[in-house]
Amino acid sequence: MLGGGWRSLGTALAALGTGALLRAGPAQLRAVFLHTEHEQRKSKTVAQVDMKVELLPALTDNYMYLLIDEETKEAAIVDPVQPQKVLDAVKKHGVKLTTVLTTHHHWDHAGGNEKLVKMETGLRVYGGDSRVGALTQKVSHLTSLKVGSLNVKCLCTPCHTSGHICYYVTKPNSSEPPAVFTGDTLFVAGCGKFFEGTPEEMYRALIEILGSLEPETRVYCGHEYTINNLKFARHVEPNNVAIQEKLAWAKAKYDSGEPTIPSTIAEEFTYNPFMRVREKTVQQHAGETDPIRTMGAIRKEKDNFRVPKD
Ligand SMILES: N[C@@H](CCC(=O)N[C@@H](CS)C(=O)NCC(=O)O)C(=O)O
Ligand SMILES: [Zn+2]
Ligand SMILES: [Zn+2]
Repeated sequence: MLGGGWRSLGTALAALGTGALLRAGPAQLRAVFLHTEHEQRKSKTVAQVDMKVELLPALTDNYMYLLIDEETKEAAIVDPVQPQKVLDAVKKHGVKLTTVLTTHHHWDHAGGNEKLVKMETGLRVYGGDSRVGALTQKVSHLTSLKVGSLNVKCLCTPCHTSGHICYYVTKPNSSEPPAVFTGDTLFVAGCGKFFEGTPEEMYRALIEILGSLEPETRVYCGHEYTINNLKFARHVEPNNVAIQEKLAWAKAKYDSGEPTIPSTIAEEFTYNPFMRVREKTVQQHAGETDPIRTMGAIRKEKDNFRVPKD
């Protein structure tokens, strides 16, 4: 049942003490093992006829995503912070890696670019910020590019960083849902910190740009923050049943080491407080009547939020 083996048992004992470990329940044990041995986070493949997305857990709570065009077997990697893991996945799937899609310049997303282009030559490296390592193609809002037969549309979503890009992926004439890679702009049930932007910019990013995508679009975000985000969402809207149900589901996923990614744009509108700033319930919690002022207020509150244990 528990992954991790003796190495992580040793680490867990050192961190907790034998007594605490013996008193811990299965969920707590799983948490201890995952935190001390985060290699145990499981990967996952979302397979459609036209495109495949392999979720590759990286660092403590980041995700890299291998995007495969099934028609040509060409592939792109989103935020390859751990290049060797990327090349292992490329080999496993037998695909040709041609493209790097960088969401933003922060180290936990762009920090593997330089190494990856040395290990694998000829890659096109896309990003919206000159601070992105090994950048070969600087993109702007609505720049289009191709990965095999897939269309990728770049969406400028400044706020977390000024050069943040989300990548929207569609297959021409397909009836299957599109995918969007949202980096640190939109998380499942949350959003990124406003390091280089304003509440107005995050409103434009979440509501006007990402919120206008097809509702069934799969959302692949930069971090596994879902449980903490939903605990904040519950604090904002204690009577929202969608939040309670998603939190119970996310806890079960976490306990078995599985990702809570992807969600959909339609789902985000039901439980993500930052996508719900036009709702009276969220505005009342913030003591505001304007959606952009509400955005600013709940982001500030989350910056200082102490996440409860349950
Ligand atoms: N609160 C984060 C701390 C790390 C952090 O600040 N992460 C950045 C992205 S690298 C962020 O924007 N987090 C959004 C948030 O804390 O709501 C966590 O849940 O571990
Ligand atoms: Zn970031
Ligand atoms: Zn990040």
